Amino acid sequence: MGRRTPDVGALVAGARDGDPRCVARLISLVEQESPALREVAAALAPHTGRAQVLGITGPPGVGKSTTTTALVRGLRERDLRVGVLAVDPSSPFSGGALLGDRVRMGDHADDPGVFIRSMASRGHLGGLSWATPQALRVLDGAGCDVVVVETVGVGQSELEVASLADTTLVLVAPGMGDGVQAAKAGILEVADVFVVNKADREGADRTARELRSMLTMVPPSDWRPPVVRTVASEGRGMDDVLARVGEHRAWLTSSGEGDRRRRVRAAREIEAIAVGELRRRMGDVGGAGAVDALAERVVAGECDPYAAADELVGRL
Ligand SMILES: Nc1nc2c(ncn2[C@@H]2O[C@H](COP(=O)(O)OP(=O)(O)OP(=O)(O)O)[C@@H](O)[C@H]2O)c(=O)[nH]1
Ligand SMILES: [Mg+2]
Repeated sequence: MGRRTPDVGALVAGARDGDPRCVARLISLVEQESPALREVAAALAPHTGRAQVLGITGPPGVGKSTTTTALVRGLRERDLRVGVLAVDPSSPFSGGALLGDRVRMGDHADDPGVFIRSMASRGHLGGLSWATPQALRVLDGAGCDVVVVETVGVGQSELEVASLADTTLVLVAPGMGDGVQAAKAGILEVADVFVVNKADREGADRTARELRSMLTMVPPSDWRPPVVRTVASEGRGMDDVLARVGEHRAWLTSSGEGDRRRRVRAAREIEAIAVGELRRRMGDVGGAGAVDALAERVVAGECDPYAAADELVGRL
């Protein structure tokens, strides 16, 4: 990679004007962990904090991508500017859009009010916790009213997405990822709105009923997640989903929970950056050799791992 220094000021100004190339370039800087990111973040900071972040999660094949596309359509009908981040924690950094998403989001490909970006984060230091919030900042700063964060694939990332979002939609479908499984995965706690997708299939009513009865067992809180039925492939139920999202947003504001979530989010973000920086400095402290030398002493019983770790940290 060349040492060409990006003109951050021009890129940020371009992104704020809605130039998709500038937005894409800034997100590429995030993916590359460019040293220019500090400057980017500083330039964006005064323009961020406005976008509503919608997280979409659920088991493979439940209809997350279809729902995202349908929701984007609904949001565009409401004249809102929309960003979409499709995060794939299971594949290595792609450095650009995944072909599948381009095809899938073909509906919106020529719409200047929609920014779509895929990020693959495996092997990335800090993964989702580090890179996704920075990409969110770019889309937020670029004037997106809503940013939809969709996970591709499964795993812990489902829960991580919830920690990034103002409102988390958890998708389930009849016959798969039913209420009981959802509860096991700990996903019941992160849902702000439950969406029973594929409601054209048998069993949707039962799944919705099961979910509702499980929700009565959730410790009482001011917000009881509503359960909405949708047929994303036909765009059915999207108005209902957006209405619930709007209600949740109003509740976030009136209860103070929205501010609390944003503070928690910022704290995690700071920690992720700090930990990344510490790792980098640890690498600088005599490189991996320093750890190896300490490891030898631990193996030889000359020192315990805590003392070794203290010694390493002390050198930072
Ligand atoms: N019958 C029916 N099929 C649907 C519905 N919504 C989505 N599908 C289909 O379900 C399949 C999976 O949909 P996707 O949107 O790709 O699901 P996903 O959750 O994004 O899948 P992964 O990204 O692989 O986890 C596709 O063939 C969709 O056309 C629905 O409401 N009803
Ligand atoms: Mg998908």
